[in-house]
This record gives sequence, C-alpha cells and structure tokens, in this order.
Amino acid sequence: MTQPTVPLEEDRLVGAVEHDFSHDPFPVRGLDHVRFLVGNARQAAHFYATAFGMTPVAYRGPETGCKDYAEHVLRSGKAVFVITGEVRAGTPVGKSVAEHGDGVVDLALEVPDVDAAVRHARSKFARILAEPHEVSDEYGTVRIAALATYGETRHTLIDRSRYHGPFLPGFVAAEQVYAGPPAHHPTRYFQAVDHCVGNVELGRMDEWVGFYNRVMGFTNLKEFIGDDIATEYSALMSKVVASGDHRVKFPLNEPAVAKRRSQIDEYLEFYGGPGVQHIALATGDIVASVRAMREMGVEFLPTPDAYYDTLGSWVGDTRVPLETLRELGILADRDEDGYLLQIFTRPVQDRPTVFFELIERHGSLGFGKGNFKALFEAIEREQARRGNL
Ligand code: TYF
Ligand code: FE
Repeated sequence: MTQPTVPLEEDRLVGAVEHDFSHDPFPVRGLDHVRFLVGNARQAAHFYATAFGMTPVAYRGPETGCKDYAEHVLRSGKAVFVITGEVRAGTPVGKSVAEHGDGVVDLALEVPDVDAAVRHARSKFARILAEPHEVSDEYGTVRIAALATYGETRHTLIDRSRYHGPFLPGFVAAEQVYAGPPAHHPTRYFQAVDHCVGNVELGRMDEWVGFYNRVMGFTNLKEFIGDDIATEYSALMSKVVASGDHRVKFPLNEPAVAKRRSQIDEYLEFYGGPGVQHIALATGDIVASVRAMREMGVEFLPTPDAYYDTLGSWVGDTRVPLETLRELGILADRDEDGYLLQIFTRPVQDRPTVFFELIERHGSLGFGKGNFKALFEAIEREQARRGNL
C-alpha cells in the first residue's frame, strides 16, 4: 500500500512524503480529529465557526440521546475539531475543565487496522485506555480504541473504512444555521492540521519521543531546539516525531533552565500539567487567512518591525511581498528544501495555554527554526504582559 503519486492538495500543504506502509508497525492514515473539552461547547463552536471559518458538520447532545454532553463537530478541509462540553454537573468533562480549563484532550488518529495497532502498542507497553470495540448506527460501523499519551491527553484510534455518516455513530448532521464566512473571505481559512505540539515536564521530552518511536513507529525529524537555542533565548527544548508519510507530526517541548522563566513552565502551571500547546493549521494562502481571521477578531502575536529589516537578506523572495509580511506580522523561514510562512495566535482562552499557528509550506518540511529567536521573544513579551516572566 503506497501513496498515490498525485497527492491531494491538502497532503501537499502539510508536506506529506512517499512511504511504504507495508513495513510500518503502526500504519497511520492521518489525524482524524482534534477534541477540545470546554466549559461551554455551544459558544466555543460558534467561535470556531465564525472566527476560524469552520463549517459545523455534526452534533450530538441531549436532543439526540447523549444525556451528559454536547459535542459540536466542525470541519475546514481535512481538519476536524470536536468541541465537547458537559450539559449537567458532575461529569468527568466538567472535572477536566475545572482543572485544566478549555484544552485539547484527544489527538485522534485514523488507522487502517485498530487491532493490529493496539497489539503493537501493547507489546511496547503503552497504556491502553479503551480496548478495540465496535460502534454502529444506521450509517455503518467504526472500530475504535484509545491509547494514553502525555498528561491526560489520549490518542483515539479509529478505523472508519466501513462508515459513511456525518462523523461517528450517534452523531447527527449539524443543522446549517450558520451563514459561513463573509463573501469577501476565502471559503476556508485552512485546509488541514499540519502539526500538534505537546508540552511535557522538565527532563521528560526524550521519554515521550521514545514513546512515539517505540509505540507508533514514528521517526524523528531533523529539526530540533537543543541546548544552544534554549539557553540563549528560549528556555525550551523541542524534538519532532512524525508518522511514516509525515501527515501526522508531533513536536514535543520541555522547559529548559535558562535566564528567563520558560514559556513551557508557564503552560504547565496554568494548564495543570502536560498537554497540547498549539495546533498548526495548513493554509494555501496565509495572507487571505490572516486578513480574514483578523477581521473576525482573532489576535495574532505582533512581530517587531526590525525582524523585517533583515528578513529579505536571508529568506530571499517568497510568494508574498516583504511589505505584506510586515503589515500582517507573518514570519518566514527557508531551509534546503524550500520556505515556509507562519504566524501564531495569542492563546484562545483566558489561561495562557492553547494557541494556534497558521503555516503555508513551499517545500520546507521544517517548523520555522530561523524564526525561533523572533518568535520566542514575542512569546516572552506576552508572558511579561501577563506578569509570568
Ligand atoms: O511547532 C513548532 O516547533 C514551531 C515552533 O513553544 C514553536 O511552531 C516551538 C515551540 C513553541 C512555539 C513554537
Ligand atoms: Fe508549530
């Protein structure tokens, strides 16, 4: 089973590569969805529909026989978010939100064989949170299991090859009350999830990299933030693991001891433990996406003018004129494979925890190493604004 030679636009955007799945111990088709637990799912779903231009596609809640929770499913291209909140007191969702605030609790993976994946994970001593089981409704059957990862985060594993409903069994199609983005906006602000970043405790990054190597057969990508960058200006270390064809990429951060308080320590304190730090969204037109999202009230980290005074000399020409990058605060980086454009939002809840990145790749398979200095300085200015530096 090898990839088709003409990749989908969404796959090109996230930098997918050829991969021979027949020797893969834990084949992964891609990220199935990202699940958020929030205090008020109805309002959070409204935010992702309006400010992030996502389309409501499915729902379950008390009206559909799901007594304790409301779950709103939204899509933008291949990216699927599930926004879950409790509808009565005393559920585990409420307990999680009370402790961590709004956050990401599940990076669900689509796999071709749930049983084989769990068998492999078990042989590598992964913690199995749900054994393989089937769930059905009138649209078909899915096979599902779940593995524990850092903190209280999990990876649900889903084989949906025998299912054709709006999302998963039990969900109904969303009522289309939402008008969609204004006519002058792109119909989608992003096409897929590019990567999902986890923050783990001091000294535990390599353990979690090892977990993904062993349990999922993920390989390490070459870009990492080591001691050199950590002590100079960032106070964090980072390594990236990826699935065979790189559709799924998980950078893992840990705090580093440096001159300043680490942004990762700030996260760990305010989230109450390890968890998902940021979700990067792949777009084919970052300028249109940033303009649209800004107009809808999304706040991006400002980049100082001085960054753009030297940018041209090392990044060279990009699709977007330097003046437009400067106007919108978009960062650019180039490596031997090509370049990328990226920008980061402020945290999207009151706690300084989860935020988003928009990324437009042109060949580069990196994560913006050339921007780490400018980016981390911007994050530290925000940390100082919050009084947490
Ligand atoms: O995902 C990445 O590696 C980049 C850079 O706290 C980055 O987006 C790394 C750590 C961090 C913020 C951004
Ligand atoms: Fe990132």
